[in-house]
Amino acid sequence: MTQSQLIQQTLHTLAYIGVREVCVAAGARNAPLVSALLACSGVKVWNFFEERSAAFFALGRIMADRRPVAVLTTSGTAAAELLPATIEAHYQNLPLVLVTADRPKSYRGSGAPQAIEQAGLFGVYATIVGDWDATDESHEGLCSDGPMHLNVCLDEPLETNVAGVDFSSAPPPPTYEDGPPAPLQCDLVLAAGIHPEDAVHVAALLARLDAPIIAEATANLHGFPELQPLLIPGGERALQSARPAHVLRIGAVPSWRWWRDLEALPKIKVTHITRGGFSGLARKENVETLGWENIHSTELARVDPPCGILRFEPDFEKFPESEPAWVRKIVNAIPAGSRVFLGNSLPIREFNLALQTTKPGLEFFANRGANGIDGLVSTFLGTSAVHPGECWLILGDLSALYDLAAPWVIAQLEHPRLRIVVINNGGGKIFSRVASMRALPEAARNVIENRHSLSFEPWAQLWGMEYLQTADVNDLEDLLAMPMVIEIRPDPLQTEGFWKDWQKPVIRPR
Ligand SMILES: Cc1ncc(C[n+]2csc(CCOP(=O)(O)OP(=O)(O)O)c2C)c(N)n1
Repeated sequence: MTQSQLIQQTLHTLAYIGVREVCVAAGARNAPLVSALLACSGVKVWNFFEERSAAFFALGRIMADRRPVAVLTTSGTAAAELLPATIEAHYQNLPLVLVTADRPKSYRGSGAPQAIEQAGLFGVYATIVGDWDATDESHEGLCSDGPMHLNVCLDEPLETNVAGVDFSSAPPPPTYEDGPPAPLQCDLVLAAGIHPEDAVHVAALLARLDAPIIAEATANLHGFPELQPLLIPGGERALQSARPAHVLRIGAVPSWRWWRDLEALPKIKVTHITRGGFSGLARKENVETLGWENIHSTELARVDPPCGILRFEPDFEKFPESEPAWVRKIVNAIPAGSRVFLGNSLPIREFNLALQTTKPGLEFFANRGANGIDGLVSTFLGTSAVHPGECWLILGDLSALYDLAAPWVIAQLEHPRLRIVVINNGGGKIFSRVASMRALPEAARNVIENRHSLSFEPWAQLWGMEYLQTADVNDLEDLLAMPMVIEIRPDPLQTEGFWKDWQKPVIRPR
């Protein structure tokens, strides 16, 4: 097989898998694939100078549009940069397609320049679609769920004049038959990480089930009027008041502390309906995991007696400059029709507490597969890339520092009405919420929290984004129709006060 044929085979395989967008980070080894790709039709090419952002951006594109997206790298550590996004895609069961150019197989184990062990590089996190070079007689690609890895070995001279292919003429990827839904029972529902399109079906199921629901913002359920009587405010506090016998978890693994406590409560039965197949619990006892088709179940029963869950509303007005109160102000400022990405650590938790109902058309996303604070800006940009409305990212300062190169791609976006809200509390403040860490000496807390006094203004400048540091919520109205970094510095004493007030013990009425 010639190098041209090998490259064309690779492109046909991508088209067959259903790829219509490729995020490219170029080097010499993958230049033949890049130039052939640019000669293709029916495929959108995004360009990056570094691979980690490219992979997280691809992940965001998949999350939003629910199609496989490929990321194409050159050889060596460039390929290894894809690992964090691949792990996230694995736990979210998203079809991230990793195409890594490699040196010929004969270089393996030699330590020759830019020849690392790329075959199987992603271990359990990606299915190997192929490990091909020109000496292989024929190539058969293997389509699967979740991340897929295609390693393509190219010898010199590198061929840069390969004809493209038409991606849109590829046959549609195979679909699989679902099994029949099982009967469902529960007295408490936990919901998180549901795509807005799926949320319509989940809402119909939950309205019929008529059990109390603790939904995270990413469940995308707060906008359904029929669910309002069932949606319980108060998050963690409400959960601590509940005495359920049977919990139904729909979508992603919840971010509540209470979920972790469930490990040690084996008497509480847990049924999961998830696309990913992960139960999110280490215990096996009294746990069942069902396929997504079960959201169409028609045999439903609410367990009696009810779980007795109580409703709690935080008093944001009492501590108006605290971090949770600021998140509440942001919730109010986000216009209808926006897409919102929630950063891990405190922002997602505070947002879940602050959200009561949503305006029409709000859509929420987050990276809760492996809960990393890396790649959040890039994933957000991927989810925002073709969204016509405003796109908001709420994230912590360390999370933002992690992904400083992400805005590279903004110049390629169609409607960059981006609002990157950095809640700058001067470090990783989630650790000050963990009791065991609060007991540590100051020197240790300094290191663990990575305390700092950095400003995000130069970051905004570097990438040509507008910068706003605000202490006035009115500044969040009528924002410019351009990419913006909005830095918010909550009052640490008020934040302490808010949490002390909120954590008062739950008194159950007789
Ligand atoms: C890639 C990665 N490294 C480390 C962690 C562990 N971790 C969880 S939260 C956190 C601190 C986050 O700080 P920041 O983004 O400022 O948010 P805050 O805690 O202040 O809300 C760290 C380091 C992680 N989740 N992911």
